[in-house]
Parts: sequence; structure tokens; C-alpha cells
Amino acid sequence: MKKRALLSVSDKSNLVGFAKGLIELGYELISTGGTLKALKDAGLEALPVSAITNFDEILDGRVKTLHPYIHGGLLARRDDSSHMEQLQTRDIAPIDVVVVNLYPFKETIAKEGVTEADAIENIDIGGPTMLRSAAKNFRDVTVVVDPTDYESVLTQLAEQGGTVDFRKQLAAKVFRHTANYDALISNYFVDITGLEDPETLTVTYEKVQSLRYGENPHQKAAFYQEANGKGASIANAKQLHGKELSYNNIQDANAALEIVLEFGEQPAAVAVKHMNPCGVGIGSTTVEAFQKAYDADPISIFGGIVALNREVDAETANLLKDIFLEIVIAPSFSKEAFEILTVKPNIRLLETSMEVNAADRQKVVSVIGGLLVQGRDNGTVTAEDITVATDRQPTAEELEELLFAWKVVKHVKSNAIVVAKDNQTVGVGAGQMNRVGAAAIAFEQAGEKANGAVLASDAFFPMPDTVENAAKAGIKAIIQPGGSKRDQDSIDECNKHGIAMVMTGMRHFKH
Ligand code: 93A
Repeated sequence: MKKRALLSVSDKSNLVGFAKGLIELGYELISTGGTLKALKDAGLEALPVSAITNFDEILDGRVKTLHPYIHGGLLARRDDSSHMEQLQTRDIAPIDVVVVNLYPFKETIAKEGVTEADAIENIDIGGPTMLRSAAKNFRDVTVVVDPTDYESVLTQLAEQGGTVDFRKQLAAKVFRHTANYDALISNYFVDITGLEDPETLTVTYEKVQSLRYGENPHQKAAFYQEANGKGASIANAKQLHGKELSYNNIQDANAALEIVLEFGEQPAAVAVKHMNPCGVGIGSTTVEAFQKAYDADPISIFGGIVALNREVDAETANLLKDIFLEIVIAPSFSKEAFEILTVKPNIRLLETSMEVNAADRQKVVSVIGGLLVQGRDNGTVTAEDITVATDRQPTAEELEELLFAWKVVKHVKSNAIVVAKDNQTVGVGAGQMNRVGAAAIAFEQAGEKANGAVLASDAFFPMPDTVENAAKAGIKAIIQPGGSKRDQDSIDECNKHGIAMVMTGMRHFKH
């Protein structure tokens, strides 16, 4: 009996050459509609699947190969006499080689304006089923999912059908491929249903690139992105200039991007060092915003990363070019700005969408032996959400300043204190083991500028000591979550000094 190969491929590249090779090795070919046509057009002989199944394709091709005459031929153990007898009784011929690649689901959903119906129709059912049947039976069946394997497969088949080890490797490739394929479909359904559930890890990742090393040169690293991820992200960003991004660059650039995304309405600039903002400013123009972010801390910005939420213009580029920066991220760069900045060979320029991807809902952190999954901290606070705790109400201007500081403190490592004035951070205390310590750093950095400034705290005050020190520094208004058993002590302290304090009812731990 002739050996049989079943070919059913969406990606028809190198198909004909491979099929010719199979025929030369004595295989009889079986094929589905489009693949059969491609083979016939090239003058090759092949049987339609319907000749095997005695059943025409139905439901617009939704059911072509889903048939016991196909899957029996794939799954029978050749050294099992009962299996082979069962095939014989029903006149089912074994299938020895399966060549399948799947409906282009990924490419389909990446298309602009793709409809849900189109996406669904591109979920391949019969293809993965054949791949899995053949891969499960790798002892007897050769399964090919990747056109780049055609050559090595022909070489192997020419040697008495090839080795079991080789077939096992092909099977491993198949299961990885079908798992990825299903992951893409799952991600798509997370998108279209808004299904958000940290109880199950709903988002899967695919590799963007290998990195030269991790946080340190002795650590290996790679960068993965959400499969079918879109919107603002470093993974989707286009690098226009400069050296390859490093692991630390990606983390820091992401931190800068996350902060600048808080400020959709006004031009904003964020400078980041080691995942924390060292300067944030908003203004009526990009250049004004950047000048504020720079003036906030002209020392720490050295070697930092700057994110802007508006096009970088020539005026801003002229300021940026005089500072040593690792990366500038923005939605776009004007032609002049690009020319000004690219005089520096090493500065990395990244262009990214500033659209927050609603589907980007899960935050995953690794711990030894596991992962922690949570929804992203998308919490925001507006003037309507806050309650005033003190005798003195904040003025409208103070309130605006407080909400600005609140947006920044959310992104500072806990314990976090941000001191701000005129829509500019003037002191940032990050990652301290107690709140008084974080505040002390922020006050010291702010110096004279703390006088008349506002203060934001990522979590409540367990004691009134931070407020006492804030009063000494000249802070006039405070924003904090509230909720401590001893809130009243801090409120009393504010009242004593005429400080206005508002409670958000929401904290922003970032450990
Ligand atoms: O619609 S399906 O899920 N139902 C099937 O029974 C089936 N069998 C093969 N899709 C099915 N295929 C897929 O058709 C293959 O995975 C391959 O991607 C494609 C090849 O179709 P054609 O040969 O008509 O171009």
C-alpha cells in the first residue's frame, strides 16, 4: 500500500516543491480545497479529502477533515494489531505524514477594521485537530506545521521514513504552536468580552526580542509582549534612533510612559530614573511642561528617560539635546526635532501611541516559584471624589495642585511622598521604609520651594508626625487616602497650622 501524506495549508509558500519531493519519495497526496487546487495547478496529482471520507466539505468548509476516516488514519497505533484490524474492517488507510498550517487568525485580527465575524471564521478547528492527532501519534506519523521544516523533513523521510526522535521534535513544535494559537484566540476573547479576572491568567505573551542581558550583565533576559497587544506600550513603540533598548531601559521607559498617560488633557513631561519620577511638569505647551520637569530636579535627570504626551517640537528638542538622556518617548517628533536630536548618536527615540489600551488589564509579577496577578491600578480621583477633612477648604488652585501631585504619587514606589507647586514636582520621596523618611527626602529636595507647596501621600498617615514636619516645611495643603485609626490626630495637626487636608478614600501602594 502506498504511504499517504495529507496536505492542508493556508500558507502555501514552498508547498509545491515540498509536495513534489513527497511524490518522488512515493507518497500519495491527499488535500483540501485550496491546497488541492494549488497542487493541481502545478501539475501534481492529489486526491481530495472527500475521496477518503466519502463526504463533501460542508458548512462553507467548517467541516472538511473532521472525520473518522482521517483521524482513524492518523491515530491508529501501527504496532497494535487491534487498532490495525479496526482500520481494515472499516477500510480506513493509515496516514503517515500531515502537513498543516492554520487559518491566519493573528494576521486577520491585526487588520484594520476587522469584523468579529471575520475573526471567528478564522479560528481553525480542523487544522489543529489534525495536528494534534498526528503529534500524539508521533511514533508513527510525521507532522509538519512550519514551512521552514520542509527541507529537513524530506531529508529525514528519504532515510527510511526518519527517526522517532525527529518526529517527536516535530510533535513538540506542533503542541507549542497550537498552544500559542489558542492563546491568541483567548486574548482576542478577553478583548471582545472585556472578561477581566485575576483568578485566571487571561493574557498570554509572545517574545518581542532577546535582550543582551538583564538588570545586570550576568543575567540573561528577553522581552515579551501581550499577544495581540495594542495601544500605548514600549513593546509596540517604534524606535526611530539610537542603540538597542536594554532591560533597564524598557522598565524605566515603561515607568515614564505610565506616568505621562495620566495626563491626557494637558501637555505633560515626565523624567524617570530607576522607575521613579524625578521630575514631572504640566503646562500649556510641551516646552513649558518639559522645562518644569527638568527644573524639578536638574541633577537626577542626568542619564534619565523622558516621556512626553505631545509631539516633540524643535523648541523642546533644543532643551532635550543639551542633557544626557537615555531615551525620549513621545507620540511623534517633528522633522526639525528629529534632526536636532539625532545629532546625538546614542539617544534612543521612541514613538508610541498614547492611547491607553483598555484590554491591558493584568499586572503580573514573578515571585520565587510563582506569579502574582492583579488588575492594573487604574484608579483615578477627581475633585468630586474627595472629602475635605479639615476646617479649611482647599482653594480651587490648591485643589488642582493636589490632584496633580496625586497622579504622580500613584507611580512612586511606596512609601511615597510628592511635594508639588505650580504643576511641577519639587520634591519626591520614594521607596522608604517609613513615611516620615520619605517626606524628609521630599522636603530636603524641595528646600525653599516647599514653602507654599502641596503634599501627596500614597497611603494614610499612621501618626501625625509627617503633618508636623510638613507644617514646618511650609506645606499648605495635603492629599492622602485617609482611613487610619488615628486620622483625627493628623487632621488636628493640620487645623493647628491652617493646612487644608483632603481624603481620596483610595490608596496607591506600589511596593
Ligand atoms: O474550517 S476548519 O476548521 N474545518 C476543517 O475541517 C479543516 N480542515 C482543514 N479548517 C480546516 N482546515 C484548514 O484549512 C487547515 O488548517 C488549513 O489552514 C486550511 C486549508 O484549506 P485549503 O486547502 O482549502 O486552502
